[in-house]
Amino acid sequence: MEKNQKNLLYLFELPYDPISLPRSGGKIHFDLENDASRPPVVTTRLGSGIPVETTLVPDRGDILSQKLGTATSVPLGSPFSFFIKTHRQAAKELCDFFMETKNAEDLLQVAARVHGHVNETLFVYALSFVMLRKKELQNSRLPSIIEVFPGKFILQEQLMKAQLEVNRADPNETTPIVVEHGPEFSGTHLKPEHRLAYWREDYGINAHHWHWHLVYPIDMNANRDRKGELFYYMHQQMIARYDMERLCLGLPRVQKLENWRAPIKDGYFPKLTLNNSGRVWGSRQDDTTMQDFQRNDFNLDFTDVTDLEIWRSRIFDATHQGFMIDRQGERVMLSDDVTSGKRGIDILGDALEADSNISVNFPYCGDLHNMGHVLIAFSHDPDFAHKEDMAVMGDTSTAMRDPVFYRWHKFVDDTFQEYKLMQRPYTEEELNLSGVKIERAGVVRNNEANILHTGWNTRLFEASRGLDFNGRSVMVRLTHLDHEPFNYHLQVSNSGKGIKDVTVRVFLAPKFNARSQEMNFMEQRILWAEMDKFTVSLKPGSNHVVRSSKDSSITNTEELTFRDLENSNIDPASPAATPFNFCGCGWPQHMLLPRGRPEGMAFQLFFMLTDYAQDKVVQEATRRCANGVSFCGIQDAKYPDTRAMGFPFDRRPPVSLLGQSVNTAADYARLDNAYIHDISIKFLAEKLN
Ligand code: CUO
Repeated sequence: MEKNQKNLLYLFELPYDPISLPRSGGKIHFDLENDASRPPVVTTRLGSGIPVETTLVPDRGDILSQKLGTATSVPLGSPFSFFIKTHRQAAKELCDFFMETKNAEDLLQVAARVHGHVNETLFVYALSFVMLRKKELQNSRLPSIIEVFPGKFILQEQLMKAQLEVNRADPNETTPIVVEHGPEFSGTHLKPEHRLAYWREDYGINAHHWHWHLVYPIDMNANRDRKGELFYYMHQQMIARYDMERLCLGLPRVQKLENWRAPIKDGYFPKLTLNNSGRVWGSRQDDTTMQDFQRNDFNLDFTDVTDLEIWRSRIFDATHQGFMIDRQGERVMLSDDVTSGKRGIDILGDALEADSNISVNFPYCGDLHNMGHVLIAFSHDPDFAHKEDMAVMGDTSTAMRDPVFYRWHKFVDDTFQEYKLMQRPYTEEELNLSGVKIERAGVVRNNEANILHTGWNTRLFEASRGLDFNGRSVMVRLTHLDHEPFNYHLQVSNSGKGIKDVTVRVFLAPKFNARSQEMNFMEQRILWAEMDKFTVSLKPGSNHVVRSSKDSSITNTEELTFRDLENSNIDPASPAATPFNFCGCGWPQHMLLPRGRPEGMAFQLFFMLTDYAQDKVVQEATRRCANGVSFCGIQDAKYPDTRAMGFPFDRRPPVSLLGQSVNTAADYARLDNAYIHDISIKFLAEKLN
């Protein structure tokens, strides 16, 4: 990796500290020419003997005041929220400014000048946004957001413990201090909801959510292919997975947050700090009610609960009528059966999320989903009477920690499902693929068929990259759910005379509901979690297809740490770079499976083969950011599947198939190209090797 590109990495270190503070354990130093406000550089504090690499940042006159626009409107040290329209505007201006830079060196120098003048999260957001999109930076990779902002992932108590250890330690000692976190996380098990804290507070799912919103931003003129539909689908899948996990623990499926005048039963106390100054994220008591938003510290219009209710009712009207009315008064039809232009679900997603630039009618449909996040995030201090900071629902890297996130997104998903249920069922012709037959399919782990294992594992992150512990290295060991890897095996026959390319679609769902009954099609329909989607070429006759769980189309490889990136000298175009060939988006591999139960829990795998000739999207070959494709698409390319996301479970079933009625998912498996199979997931409750 070219030196300037590599040095961009260090702009992500210590976001709350002056840029003149040495980075990378004292090895990297930004020297700002003619900057009287910067303290002198302390190059000796880690002792002598460390070679220091200095990047000189030339003075650019009044570049900052001219170009930053509203980017300076978000105060330093305060939360930044992409759900707040004025913050999005600030982000847009900073991203535009960074995008104007000519190359890595130019960006490095401009960004180093901007550092410390804009809100820290905004800075990291804009720098990440630009690095993902600038063609000349396509070989650079982003460090894990966990190391950039440890305070958003690790409880204050643990970070304070590390600081105390640093204070007490011999100053000449250089071995890293290691603190543990998990698996009980932010609450005790006194409340049933806390039993899922290990899932909601998992570092990987929160990092994924941050990255997803970074690659599918709103109001940024980043009009990516099928953005509205993917907003629906990716969040629908997160709810499906959350519901699966709830069933594992004997909890009922999540209830949508639908009555915004009633108290929210479960509070949330994040115990996170905004930075090492000690400012804390807002918390919400049990039984807090959403209030009208009347704060004046965001330059945002006051928004009432009534506004949300009006927007919801307009969106429901459009859904049931089958059209929206644009700002010119023209009808925009909503249907997923389109041969060109946007699917209805895509239009609805853009209006409901909402993206004010591409919503069919932003003033009329409003900013429903975003402002829901905002009203909830400020329900503990809606008028700034207590001068309290935002709660975790306001930040994409922390929102999934709070139980209310799932209740809000269950409401959002129900609104989309209301639309999906208006669509006609798929026909037999659309579901079927003649000439191929799945004879058998299942999973194998360690030579054992159809029993998968989950358990605990740990992962080390370097907290001292994001927070300064007097120059000492501090590691945190995070406990997380994990599973033993496994393979899918499919025995498929191709009765045709030639090679047949097919898309293999794999889904997982619990077999029984919370009352231990087998589920009918509609009850199970939105519980199906996509596990993988891949293409295979079937030769005539019998084929044995094997696919590793590690190659899943929804996951990425593990988060890349600063250390991983510093030590990589691999050409990103080479096959050896595969682990680096992604941009941080994708469901974490360690969360691919639900936990299951110690005694084993019954799940069903559903396989379907569809015709790749019909599914294929013609576009230039690209492998950039190619992981997590089902949830994240491909950078600078179209979403690589022509079918509706979630096919075939995105619609209600036809009344009958092959002459018999359809009551359960197993009835789809009567088709030769589909197969349903029972497996068991066993939670070992111990550390996996
Ligand atoms: Cu991702 Cu509401 O959109 O959290």
